[in-house]
Amino acid sequence: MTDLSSIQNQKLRQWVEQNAALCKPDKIHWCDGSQAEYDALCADMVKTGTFTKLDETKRPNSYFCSSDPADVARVEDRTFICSARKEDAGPTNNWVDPTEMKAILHKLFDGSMRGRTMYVIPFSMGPIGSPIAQYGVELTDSPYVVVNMRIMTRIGTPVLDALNRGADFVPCIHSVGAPLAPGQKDVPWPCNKDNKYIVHFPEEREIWSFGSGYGGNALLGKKCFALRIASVMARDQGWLAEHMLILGVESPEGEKTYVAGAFPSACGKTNLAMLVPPKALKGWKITTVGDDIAWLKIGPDGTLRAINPETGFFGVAPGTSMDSNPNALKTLSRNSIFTNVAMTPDGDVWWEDLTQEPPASLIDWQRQPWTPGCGRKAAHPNGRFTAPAHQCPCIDPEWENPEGVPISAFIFGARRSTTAPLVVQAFNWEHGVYMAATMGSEMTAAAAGGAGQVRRDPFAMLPFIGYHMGDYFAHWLNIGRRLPVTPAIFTVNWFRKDESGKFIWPGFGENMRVLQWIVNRARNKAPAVESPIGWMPRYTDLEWQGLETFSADQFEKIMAVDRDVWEKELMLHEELFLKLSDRLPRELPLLRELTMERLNRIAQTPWVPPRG
Ligand code: SAT
Ligand code: MN
Repeated sequence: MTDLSSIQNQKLRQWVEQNAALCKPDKIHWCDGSQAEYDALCADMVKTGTFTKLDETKRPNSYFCSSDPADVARVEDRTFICSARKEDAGPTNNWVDPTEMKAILHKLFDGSMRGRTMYVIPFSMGPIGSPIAQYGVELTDSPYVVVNMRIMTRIGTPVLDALNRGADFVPCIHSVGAPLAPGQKDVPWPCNKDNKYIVHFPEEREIWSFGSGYGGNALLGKKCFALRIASVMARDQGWLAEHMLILGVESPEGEKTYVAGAFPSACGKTNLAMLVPPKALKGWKITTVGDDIAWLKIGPDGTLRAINPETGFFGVAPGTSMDSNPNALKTLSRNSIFTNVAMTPDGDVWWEDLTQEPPASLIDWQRQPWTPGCGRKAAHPNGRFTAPAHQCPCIDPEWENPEGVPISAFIFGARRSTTAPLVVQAFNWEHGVYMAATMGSEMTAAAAGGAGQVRRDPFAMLPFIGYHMGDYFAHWLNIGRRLPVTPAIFTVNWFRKDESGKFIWPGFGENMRVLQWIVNRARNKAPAVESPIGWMPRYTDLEWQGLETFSADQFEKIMAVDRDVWEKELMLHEELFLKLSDRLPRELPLLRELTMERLNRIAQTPWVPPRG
């Protein structure tokens, strides 16, 4: 058992001491990250009613967990970037003066862990010792957080050893904000219903999270560190911290191309990262490096190298099925945690679309009896699985390479039922930055605020950039200038609908056809035509073997660029640019004007790729 006196890292020792004095937990537990520790914490949570153990033969070593209904997703309106100056947080972040915020937090955290254990979790985002990795330490009063962190990151003794040898770390402090009075009985999902604060101090590189036990609010290595704080470190140090999946595409000739892709939360990133190509595309294979976050650095050879800083998948469960993502289902067949899904009477899990026919009865995500047709969803739409990445059948052999994998292309995808074509390639790096900067997406359940509305979500990073968004765009432009060869940049949209409201594109495995064109373009091996908004494939430039039913007419529908629709779209780009005008790189409004001119000059609208 570690105790404070054995900690040689001064900063760590003092910080733990100070915060233990502030939060006043009953005990301090230094996490070693072992399987025994994990099992013991899970067994404790079964006792307290937080966890229900699933059937050992159906779902070995796995648990069901149901959160407080007031704590089911990230809380963007309670998320703050407290830079010293307001203008450095920019207009897209909530800001409070750091001194003022520290005072608020000190009040909230004072005694916040009474009656609980404070866990100290040393963790590494990225392979320990990788030139791209970073260390953090999370203090938390939630054992749920500890076991999830053990799946999602590298935690425990090896990291503590590195810290004791002098490595620096990002301090992350988390409390569910529900102290227990002596003798007070705990609830299965402690949280603070009235007061939630997810706070980042970018200059000090510190994270304070209060009141929520759920996902990105509480697993502080993920969005808080790996995106919001890391984006600031990346700006200062010349690298990139992005909300991106990383996948490998292997051609029938055995050529491997790595692609990174940014999509807003719950837009099918996990499905794309684990895509199973259609059988008709013989010899094409997809491997997974990561499904949510990419850290990228320019390597010694001038290529852009990417690591997945995580070791697990915290994926949206509803919609995941043998049809939509067999690799994910196999990944979570064991050693997994299920939060806010439904439970079957025989001790397994279920969620909408897992099977075509729902079971005759279930325990729903709020532990209430559920039957088909009762009018409620069995699983919460943001219900999640936490599953170890190494269990993924298509995990890439290089996924833990400390040097990262070389990225040849970026994909930016949004959820748009209109406007955005199936696939477009940027004319060059700057134009790609423009396309990513002006992404808009229909909202999903992961962001509190309501599904359906379109919001600008530049680089799928709107809730995750830890500084001024205009500076972030400038940083991307600068990275391009430093790269001897820039990766090709693409936008995709799997979600376009026809006049009757039906998806035009079959999606899922068929997205391989688009990926195929993308990697061939990145290797200068595929033809394209110039559209007013970028390079596009013609119908005949994609492989249709096995999907002959998708006609050239349908292709036209999903690729069409309508001048009126796009002029409206460009107005929205201008709205965003006006908002960011104090720090907006000049290139971006110029590229917008150029696009406007191109649209003005098309001979007929809608523009469609020429046939043949
Ligand atoms: O809850 S998380 O932030 O980890 C998941 C997501 O919103 O993408
Ligand atoms: Mn995400």
